[in-house]
Amino acid sequence: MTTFPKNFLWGGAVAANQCEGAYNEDGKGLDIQDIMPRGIKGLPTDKPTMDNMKLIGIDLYHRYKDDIKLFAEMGFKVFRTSIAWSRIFPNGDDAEPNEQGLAFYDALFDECHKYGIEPLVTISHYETPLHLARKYNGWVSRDLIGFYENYVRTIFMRYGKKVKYWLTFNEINSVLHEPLMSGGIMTPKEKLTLQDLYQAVHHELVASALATKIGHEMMPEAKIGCMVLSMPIYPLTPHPDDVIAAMKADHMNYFFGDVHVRGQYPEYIKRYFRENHIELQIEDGDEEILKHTVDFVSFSYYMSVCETADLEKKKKGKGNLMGGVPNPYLPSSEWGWQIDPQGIRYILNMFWDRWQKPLFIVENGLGAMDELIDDEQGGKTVQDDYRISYLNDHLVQVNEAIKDGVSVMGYTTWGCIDLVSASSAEFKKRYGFIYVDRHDDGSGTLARYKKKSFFWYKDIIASNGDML
Ligand code: BGP
Repeated sequence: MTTFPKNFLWGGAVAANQCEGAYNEDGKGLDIQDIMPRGIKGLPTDKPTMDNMKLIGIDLYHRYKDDIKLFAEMGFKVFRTSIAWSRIFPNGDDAEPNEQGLAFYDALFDECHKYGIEPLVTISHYETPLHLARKYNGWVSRDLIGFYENYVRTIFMRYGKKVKYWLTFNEINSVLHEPLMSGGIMTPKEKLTLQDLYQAVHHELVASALATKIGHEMMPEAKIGCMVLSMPIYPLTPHPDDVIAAMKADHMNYFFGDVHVRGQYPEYIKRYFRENHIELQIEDGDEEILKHTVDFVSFSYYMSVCETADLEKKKKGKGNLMGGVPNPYLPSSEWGWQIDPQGIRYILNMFWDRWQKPLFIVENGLGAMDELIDDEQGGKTVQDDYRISYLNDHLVQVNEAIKDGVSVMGYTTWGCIDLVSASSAEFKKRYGFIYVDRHDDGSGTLARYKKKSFFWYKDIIASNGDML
């Protein structure tokens, strides 16, 4: 028997830009994803180009009813998606919202409730309106706080009765690594100063706390969380220099959660600012706003990495998405992401000990190349045992963390239906329980097929984890 709480929120997660498509329909403005056909691996284009898989995505915009029905069949209690900011405010700084965009999410949330599925909404998931990126350089500008405030007031007012769980920014700490995708910052990475980067971080942190404050005022029943990219950082060796290097690398991620939970900047990051000549422009009232802390902490978990003080070894390491040195004891996915199920137990314990706030795993999963084959009933399927074993191994460790005493609210697998990859913008990196017939050359019928993992997850949810 496992020990998942009775009301554990089982489900799946997606983001608007990676699956909705309909990039220019019903008044939607462009967002940064519309000009990022290669994800973080290539340069942004001037205009949307048809090689950008996100423009059509999986056409969830038109097919959400069928897709939510499939999620309901698996027994989802919760469905995480984002609201595309530029469907609501096409330019980001518009005076009035776009009614057609608002109506779409009304219909989407209603459809979830039809099956007793609770929506979990990311307010900003790598979808900064393009106009805000181009005119203001994204979150480098303080003006973004006001535009974001306007946007959150609008969606809280509209969906306050339909949405109980909100996340302010997807993987807020990723802006340190991917300033364009995460923060709408157009300055090329190599030219971006630490001063501008951390000023953007400050603006996002203030905006996040402001959303929490406003959310609590407007929707007393709502639960507002932050969302961080979690990546345990182990010392490569027991040498104290490596241990301190790992601790410092951890700080660069932890401080985002610390501000959200403790309501102020920790001393160690102030030291980093001082030593790097970063002088944040903190306006009157900012510190008061930061005191509005979150109800829960949510995070993505895909991999752990190592850190070392030895520059030679650092250079040799291939690293993962956010850098770091590969762990010699761990296998990797086809994309080089190291697979570490115990890392999720470790990070759950670390976060719980540090913050004593309920935790919500809102992304975890295996991106892999799937092969669609004929099944015995004359249909088609994918025998994705590798995905089942990845998810199963991680959930076993989540159960261990719960036994350790960690408070875990729920678990939503990433990309519960195949979608476009955020980092590479490819379609062939699939995460779903549901296969979508779509390919990187633009071909495919967009038909949906249940993979073997679909039935596995259904059993896990129905047994509240006992089938692990
Ligand atoms: C996270 C993002 C998601 C998602 C996931 C998997 O960083 O929040 O948007 O895409 O990673 O990454 P990828 O799509 O690059 O495999």
